[in-house]
Amino acid sequence: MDTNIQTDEPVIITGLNTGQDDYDYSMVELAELAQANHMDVVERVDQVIDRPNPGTYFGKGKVDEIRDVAVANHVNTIITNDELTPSQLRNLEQETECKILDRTALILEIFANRAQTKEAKIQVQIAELQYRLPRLQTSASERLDQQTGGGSGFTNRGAGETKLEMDRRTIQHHISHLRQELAAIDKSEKTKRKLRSKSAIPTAALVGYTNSGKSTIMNGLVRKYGTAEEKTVFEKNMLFATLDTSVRQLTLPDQKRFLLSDTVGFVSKLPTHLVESFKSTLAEAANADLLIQVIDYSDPHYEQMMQTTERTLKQIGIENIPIINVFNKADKTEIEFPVLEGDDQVVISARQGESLDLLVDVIKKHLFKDYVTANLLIPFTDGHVVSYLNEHTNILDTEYQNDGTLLTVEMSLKDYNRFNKYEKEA
Ligand SMILES: Nc1nc2c(ncn2[C@@H]2O[C@H](COP(=O)(O)OP(=O)(O)OP(=O)(O)O)[C@@H](O)[C@H]2O)c(=O)[nH]1
Ligand SMILES: [Mg+2]
Repeated sequence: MDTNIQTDEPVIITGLNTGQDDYDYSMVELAELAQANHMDVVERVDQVIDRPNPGTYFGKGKVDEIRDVAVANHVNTIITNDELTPSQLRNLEQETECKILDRTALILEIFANRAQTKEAKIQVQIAELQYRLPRLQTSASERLDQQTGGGSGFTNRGAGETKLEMDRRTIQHHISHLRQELAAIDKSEKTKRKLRSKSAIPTAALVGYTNSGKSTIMNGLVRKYGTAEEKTVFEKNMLFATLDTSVRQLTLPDQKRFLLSDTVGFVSKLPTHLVESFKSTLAEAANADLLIQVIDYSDPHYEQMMQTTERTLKQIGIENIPIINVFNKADKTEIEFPVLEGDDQVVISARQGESLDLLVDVIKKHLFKDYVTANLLIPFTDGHVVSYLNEHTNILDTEYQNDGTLLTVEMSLKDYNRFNKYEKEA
């Protein structure tokens, strides 16, 4: 017998098929989202129709059917595949006598449960409040009694104001307060980013669909090339395991260094408010020199997932950054790996060392492509330059001469332009 005290809540998922290409896939994903939210999908109801009913989303007969299925399965919560309008939500709740959770609300719940850091928590809260704002219940009976008495002479702003108006105002205040808090956090993150960009270390950002293996790749590389202080990140077989951005520094055997960031994954129909409020988390990717799109190659829907990722990146305003495609989890397919395809695609398994080596080669080709090798003669009086080069570039050869230190240095174009006054032809 199952002795688990906490059982998953039984739910029905419902969808309106208006002929969209990715309908079936989005329903499969909806079930996965429900599971990620500790729900047990007991039934699925679909309706094929040209366009949603403006009042109840589903047609009348379908609404009755859904209610019957809910009663028969002792279900109190129904999930819809699309975001509903406030009135559709209200009407459908009334007619089915069930709680309706639309796709947006479901994703928001998952995010709220997963958020760990203060920043992520605030971002989710803002998105939740924005979702709730137009959905507050309007009801004439909720009109507040006019507050009388006291006669203190205050202008009574509450006079005649409905409870709804008050709720709206409270929520709006709350949102602007949270935005201020977020701005303060964002400011300190920006300072950190500035410091990093000053250090001239190139950066790469892992992006892609949720559960594609971004954190697994990050950890594989951190274990190989991170310093002792560089901690691994949380990886798990569940949607939205990662909600925050982590940045780690990696040092390759040839002294080339780069920063790698891991961040929140995407899913189709990611709520606009959520994307908006996660912009600051995703700023790490927006400032990267290279994007590494991780794709779960073993998922039959990987092409749609790639489209979603590309669309979401555009939505956040991340464009014109070079991107490499990493077809991951090849060990779960029949496809040979690790394999390099052209300059910017690899087929790998994040669980395998050889694959990670190949990935690093590709990353290097992009991040360090404008690296130059030159001989620099640094006078002894400019010792600080030698220390800088030691720390930030790949010194291939050192020779002490009468007039200074002669170094053969592999470095970024930026560093070369900074130090080429010391250049000495071989
Ligand atoms: N078989 C196989 N499993 C993998 C591979 N890479 C990752 N996984 C598994 O896939 C699951 C998801 O991996 P994560 O690294 O957490 O995925 P993510 O992209 O960070 O996901 P989010 O944080 O939710 O966006 C984990 O159970 C991993 O062990 C792979 O190459 N092969
Ligand atoms: Mg992750």
